[in-house]
Amino acid sequence: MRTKVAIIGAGPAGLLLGQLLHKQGIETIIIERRSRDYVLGRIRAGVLEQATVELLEKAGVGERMHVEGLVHDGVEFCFDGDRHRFNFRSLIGRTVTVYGQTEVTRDLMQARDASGEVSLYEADGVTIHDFDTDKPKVRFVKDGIAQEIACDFIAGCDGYHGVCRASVPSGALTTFERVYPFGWLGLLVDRPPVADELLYARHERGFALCSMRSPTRSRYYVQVPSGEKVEDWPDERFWDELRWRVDAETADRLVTGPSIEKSIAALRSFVAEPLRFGRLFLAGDAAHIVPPTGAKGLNLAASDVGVLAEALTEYYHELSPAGIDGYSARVLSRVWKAERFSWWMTSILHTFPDTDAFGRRMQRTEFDYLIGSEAASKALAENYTGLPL
Ligand code: RFL
Ligand code: PHB
Repeated sequence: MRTKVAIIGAGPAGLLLGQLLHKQGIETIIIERRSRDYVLGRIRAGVLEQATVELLEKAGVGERMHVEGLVHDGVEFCFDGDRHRFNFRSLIGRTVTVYGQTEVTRDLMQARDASGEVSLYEADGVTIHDFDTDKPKVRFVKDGIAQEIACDFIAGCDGYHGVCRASVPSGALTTFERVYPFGWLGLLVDRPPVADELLYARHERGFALCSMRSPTRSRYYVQVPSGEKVEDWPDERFWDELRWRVDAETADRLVTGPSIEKSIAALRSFVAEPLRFGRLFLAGDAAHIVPPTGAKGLNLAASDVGVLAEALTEYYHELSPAGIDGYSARVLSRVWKAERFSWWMTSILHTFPDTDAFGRRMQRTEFDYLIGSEAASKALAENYTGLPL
């Protein structure tokens, strides 16, 4: 087989890149190790920045998102029971859209099917070769048969545990990492959300988040120590813990029900540099991880491939390498700002094992400063709704 761009991974980064390139007439093959259903079954992010919404429109998959997505003008923070709403629309004239990653993935898979481009699911033992030459190759086993794809470029959209970053010679890569001593236990339930907008809560017992997927489906999270097991969290224990951590009015309004999904995600900050090695590019979680507190993971994946699609289009249509040469630096400057925001949100909203009385006052003072200063509120708003590229 031969193609122009071999895309490893059918998460949001790989699928969106495939669609953006298809719109430009650039042929791709997507190689994914899991099944379609497995990819669709993963419950992950829920908040789309304005720029992500625009990119999905550009990829031709905006229709259902505009009908079913919920436009939110702001979010609420709750510190030790005191609530404050940040109205992004009135602060800076921007909003976010609540539309689950599962739905984004479904829309992109449908568009890919309609495009006629090739996607290979359940590809085992994917390896990448010769990306330091102008004849890179991808090898894998599909249905028991060894296969090879020759291509011009490889896009590593295979997530944090993927094969692409791991294939870069170690001396060529610098990584930056912080692992947090806690995770998020998430629960999905078919009950109406407790409020119209997202509520981020900080409490002595730990962080909590009230989010949603639709007017009838809610997503809730509570901070748990690293190493915690989902089996130790029957639904009742989860609901009790959530009620503790939010204000009394929210706790009273909460409509509980049987969970339809429950899982624990570890929290990590991670950046690899650079993001291009000859004819291999890294994008999305393969390149960087943010803790979910700032709702940036999916949005960064989208903006990375937005830039990569432009760069590859410039290469094929204008015969200019300027875009691909500038890809890494352009993407990383935005990535680091999202890393900073996600780290900061995580720092002020979670309880850390070593947070002392001074640390607690600092967290509280961050909150008081945020609500008392229009400049600080605007800084929160511009970061949450997404910095420009
Ligand atoms: P993905 O979605 O991980 O997709 C990568 C794809 O590559 C495949 N793959 C391979 N394919 C072939 N060969 C290999 N060797 C391969 N290795 C891996 C995988 O099967 C997969 O299909 O990365 P992508 O596309 O970069 O998208 C990034 C987003 O998915 C991610 O940033 C967010 O979901 C992060 N994230 C969250 N972000 C938020 O903004 N809000 C959230 O609430 C939120 N919750 C989460 C999350 C990430 C989680 N992970 C990674 C475990 C919850 C979880 C549990
Ligand atoms: C979610 O709905 O899953 C969600 C929303 C906001 C976040 C993280 C996760 O910051």
